[in-house]
Amino acid sequence: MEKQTAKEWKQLWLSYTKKKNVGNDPFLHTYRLEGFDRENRIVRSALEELKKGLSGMLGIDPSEESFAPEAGKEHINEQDKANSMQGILILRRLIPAGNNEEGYSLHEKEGNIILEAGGEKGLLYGVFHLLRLVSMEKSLKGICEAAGPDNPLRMVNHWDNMDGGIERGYSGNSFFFENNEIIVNERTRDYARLAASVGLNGVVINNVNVKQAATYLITDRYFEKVAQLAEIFADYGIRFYLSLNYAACMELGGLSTADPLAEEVQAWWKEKMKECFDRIPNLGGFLVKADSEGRPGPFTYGRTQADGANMLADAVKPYGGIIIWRCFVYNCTQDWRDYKTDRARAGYDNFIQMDGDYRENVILQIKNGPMDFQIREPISPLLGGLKKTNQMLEVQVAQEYTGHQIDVCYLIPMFKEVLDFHTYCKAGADTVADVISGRTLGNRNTGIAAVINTGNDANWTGNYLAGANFYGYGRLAFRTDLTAEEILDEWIPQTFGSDEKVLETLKKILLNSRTTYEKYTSPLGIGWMVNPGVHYGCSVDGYEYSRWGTYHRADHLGLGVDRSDKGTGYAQQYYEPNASMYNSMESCPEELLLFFHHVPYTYVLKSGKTLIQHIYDSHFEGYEEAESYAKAWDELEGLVDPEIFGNVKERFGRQLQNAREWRDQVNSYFYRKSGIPDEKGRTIY
Ligand code: GCV
Repeated sequence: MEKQTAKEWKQLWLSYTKKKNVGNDPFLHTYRLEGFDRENRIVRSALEELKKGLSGMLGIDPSEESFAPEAGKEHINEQDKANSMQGILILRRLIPAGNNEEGYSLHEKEGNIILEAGGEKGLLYGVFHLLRLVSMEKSLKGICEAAGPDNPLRMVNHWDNMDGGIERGYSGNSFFFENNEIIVNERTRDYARLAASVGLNGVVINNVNVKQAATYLITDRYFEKVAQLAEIFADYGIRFYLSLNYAACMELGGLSTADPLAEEVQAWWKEKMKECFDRIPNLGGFLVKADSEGRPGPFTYGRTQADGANMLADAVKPYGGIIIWRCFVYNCTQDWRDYKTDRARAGYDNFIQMDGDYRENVILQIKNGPMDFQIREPISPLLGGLKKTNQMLEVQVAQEYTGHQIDVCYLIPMFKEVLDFHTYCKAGADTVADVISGRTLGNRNTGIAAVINTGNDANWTGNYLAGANFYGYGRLAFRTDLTAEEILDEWIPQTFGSDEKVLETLKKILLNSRTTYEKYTSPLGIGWMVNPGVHYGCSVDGYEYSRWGTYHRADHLGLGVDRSDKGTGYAQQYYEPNASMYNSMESCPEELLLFFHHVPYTYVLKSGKTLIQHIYDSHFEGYEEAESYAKAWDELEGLVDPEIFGNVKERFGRQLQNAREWRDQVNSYFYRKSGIPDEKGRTIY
């Protein structure tokens, strides 16, 4: 297999470069469509993709099986003769009871490959899977596989602003917006293809912080272009969503209030939603950030989050729409002197009492941790804590606090931990994966969303290696049972080719990269310690005396936040046995020790090391690991495309500078606070 060039990378894992023929071609020259309408837009996309992929990778131009000749014209043409000597690809709609319309199976039978799918989307996903196997140079001979999505909603959230900037974007500017105009071009289609190829089925194109021009996305000013975007996504089975300004009824409608219980507010939104669903095809609904970080919301009027969400849900209901309401609601004007208020508690405290009060078409979108996408946080106690409400998990693929796509940080191992976490909300179906798939409550309005890491950089994700997070997120959203390693076994061959050394080196780097990043940044779950605002680089006290509720509380004796029953009581928001486990210093998982407890520097960890020695050791180790990755990458020179090699090398250079700063600043800070020297006598400043 040839290595992929930077130019081909423009299509990421869909570059369809020439692949080794592993004996798949006999099945792939002819296809037959059974039970699908070839004029259906998604079927058309699937067939186009099949042709594009097979011609690029194997030089095959598949044609649809010719129909039986009419009576009297029974001559056999050359193509028919060829077909009769080889198998074909049968694309068949299958509707057994309970089958998921997004599911598919692939198997070989009597020399044919049969792709059976429950609906058009299943067909599209099945075709992409077949192409994935060809791209990985896997044989289709004897294949017998089936897959269906675990999560009903598998969404990407863009934090793209209409001026073209991306909030927390590290891959260039937006490919949806520029100078307050909407962009519709080939990249839109390529993006939709990429998203569908990993099974994503929903997109929110604009930032949750909806201000200025973005408020007008639901008006005549933008409807036409918004509709064009939505149509492109429809071709790939991806529902289209917008983030909404909760106060649009005032800003656009001129009302004097946004009180969700006020009749004029309800009437305005009903009218507005009618217009939106009339004008925007393929519209699935709206995402709302309310009462959060300065955004307007129902609290202003003494109303609950449920009042706000339900008012909008009623307005979209006639059109089958949903309201995805974020739970990132906390006091961002806290006094750092205040030890009682705890930001970690806020999501639960603001939402739990209204459990069961939300409309059926409301979904609460909950960040994976109670703070904000740190490298290590406990799982939000709202997930599974809510027992009568639709829930959706929000993760961040964009590396806001995890290295800005400069430092390598493969996030799938972290997402796996989140999904596998036992909430103890219901015997037998209590993991986060159970809750968001609908297995726990038997509901359908559930799923997963990711703040995505793409931009208009030619390689889509800034750092080439960050492409693994985009790919991995989609695959994991579809099949939560895939392991972080299995995902790399797919992504690396499709992007970097099949060289063993490249594969092994990249796997080693990527699989360990999250732990490495954790080691050289903030210790044992305490989080933050970043440069305020930008969230890259070390500043131990950067957020210590701020209003954001993000403190490490270090003094000369120890550090960490007491969130036990003697502290803020956050640990009590979990079900047992989690509540007790987190409550005690002895049973608290050590990687989260400082999140839950204020711990003396001399406290002895299970490793036998004191806390302070652990801080020193992990920071030296983290730096050394990053250094070893940079060296390992250097050894791939000549085995990967020079431009890709250079891009990643340059980023490793910056990662090392960053890791060095973190190591030395964190170690020096705690040495100066504690006065306890490093047992190993290494240089601390
Ligand atoms: C979109 C954090 C980020 C903000 C982001 C916010 C959110 O605070 O730093 O940029 O705003 O989370 O998730 O709404």
